[in-house]
Amino acid sequence: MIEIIQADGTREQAVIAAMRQRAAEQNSEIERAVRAVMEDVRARGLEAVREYSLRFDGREPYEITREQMEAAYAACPPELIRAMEHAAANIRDYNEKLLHRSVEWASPDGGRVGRVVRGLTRVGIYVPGGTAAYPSSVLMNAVPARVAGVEEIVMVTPPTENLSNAVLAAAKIAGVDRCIAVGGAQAVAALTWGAGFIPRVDKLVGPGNAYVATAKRLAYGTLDIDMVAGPSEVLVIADGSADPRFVAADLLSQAEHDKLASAVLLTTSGALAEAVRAEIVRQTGYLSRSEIMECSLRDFGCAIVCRDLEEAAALANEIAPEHLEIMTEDPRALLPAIRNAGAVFLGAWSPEPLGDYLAGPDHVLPTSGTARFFSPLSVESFLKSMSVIEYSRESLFPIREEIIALAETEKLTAHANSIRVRFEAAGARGEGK
Ligand code: HSO
Ligand code: ZN
Repeated sequence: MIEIIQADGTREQAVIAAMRQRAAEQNSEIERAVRAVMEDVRARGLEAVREYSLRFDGREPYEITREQMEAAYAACPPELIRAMEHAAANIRDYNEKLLHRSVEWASPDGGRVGRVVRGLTRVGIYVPGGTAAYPSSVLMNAVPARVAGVEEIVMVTPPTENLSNAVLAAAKIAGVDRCIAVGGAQAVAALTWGAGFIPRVDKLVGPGNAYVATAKRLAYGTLDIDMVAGPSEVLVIADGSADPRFVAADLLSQAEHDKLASAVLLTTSGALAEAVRAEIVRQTGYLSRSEIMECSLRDFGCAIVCRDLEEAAALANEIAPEHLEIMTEDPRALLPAIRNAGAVFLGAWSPEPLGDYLAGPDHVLPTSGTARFFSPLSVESFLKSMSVIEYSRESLFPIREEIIALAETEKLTAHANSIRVRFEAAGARGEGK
C-alpha cells in the first residue's frame, strides 16, 4: 500500500527520480529485431509484411470490409453505441473550438503575409491487440484527425481470431476510412513506405507494445509520430477539505492501467493522507485488477505531505504528471501556479476517467515528465501550415536594396539578381518609378 512521506527536500526527490526511471528502457535487442523487419519490408514490400504477419500473428494481413464494420457496430449494445457517439460528439466539439484557421495580414512593408493551415493527407492509427485495444482510444485518435480535415484515416490492428466489435464500431463512429488487420513492426514499416494495399501515411499515432514503439521511433522523420507514451500517471493535489474516498478512487483508476503506472498524492493534510491510505485498502478489496494496482502503488505510488499548496504546486510542476487533479477548497485558485501537466482536472466532480472517456479533451497525453515540453494530442497534431507571401511592385520597391545587400553579403548573386532584374527591366522599358 502507499507510503506516506513528509516533504523535507530530499525524500520526495528520491520519489521523483524513481518515477522518471520507470518508463520502459530502450532495448537494443528489440531495436535490432525491429530494424531488420523494417529494412526487409522496405525492400520487399507486401511479401515481407505477409511473412512477418504469419510468423508473429499467425495470419496474413487483410482489409476489414465495410460489411464487417457494420456487423460489429450492430453487435454492440445500444447503450455502448450511444456512449461512444456522445464521446465522439464531445471530442469533435472540443477540437472544432481549437481549430485555428488561416490568417493573412498586411506586413509592415505593405505586402501581404500569412499562413494557410491544412490537414495532413493520410494518417495511420495503431490499435494494439489484446485487452489494451481500447475503443475510447480509437475515438481519441481518429476524431481530432477528422476535424483537422485529414483526407484518409487508416486504422491498423493485429489480425486476431476475433477483432473487438467495440473497436470496429468506434472506428465507424469516428469516421475511419479503412481498417487493416496488420500489426507489429511490420505494420509500422508498411505504413512508413507503403506495401501493396497498405498505404504510406504522413503520420502514425496510437499506442503499441515495445516493438511498435521502437518501430515508430525508427520511422520518425520518414513520417511524423505522436509521442511514444509511457505508463499512465495521476497526481492529486488535495487539502483537508477533500473527500478521501474520491481521492483514493481516482488514484486507483490510473493504478489499474499497468504495474508501471504511477499514482501520487500531494497533500497539506496528514490526516487526509492517512484516510486515503485506508480508503485505498478498502476499495482495492472490491476492484478486479487489485494485483496490478497493488504493484503500481507499492512501486510508484505515495502520499507526500507538503507544508502548503505552493510547495505542492512546485512539486507537481517538477513531476509534470500526465494527469493532475486538484481537490482543494478553491481548485481554480491553484491553476495559475501549474505549468507542467498533460491535463488538469479541477474539483471533486472532475474525476480523471471523465477525461479518459467523455469530456472532450484528448486522453492521449504526455507522460514521464514530458509534459514539460509536449502537449496533449488534438486537432493541431494533424494540421500543418504553409506561409504565404504576396508583394506588389510598390511594396517590393522600397526594400529592394536591403534584400540585395543581404544577398551580396552571403555571396549569393543570383538571389540579388532576382530582385535587381525586376527593377532594371521595368526601368529599361520606362516603367520604373
Ligand atoms: N488513462 C489512459 C487512457 C485510457 N483510460 C483509455 C481508459 N481507457 C491514458 O493515460
Ligand atoms: Zn485511463
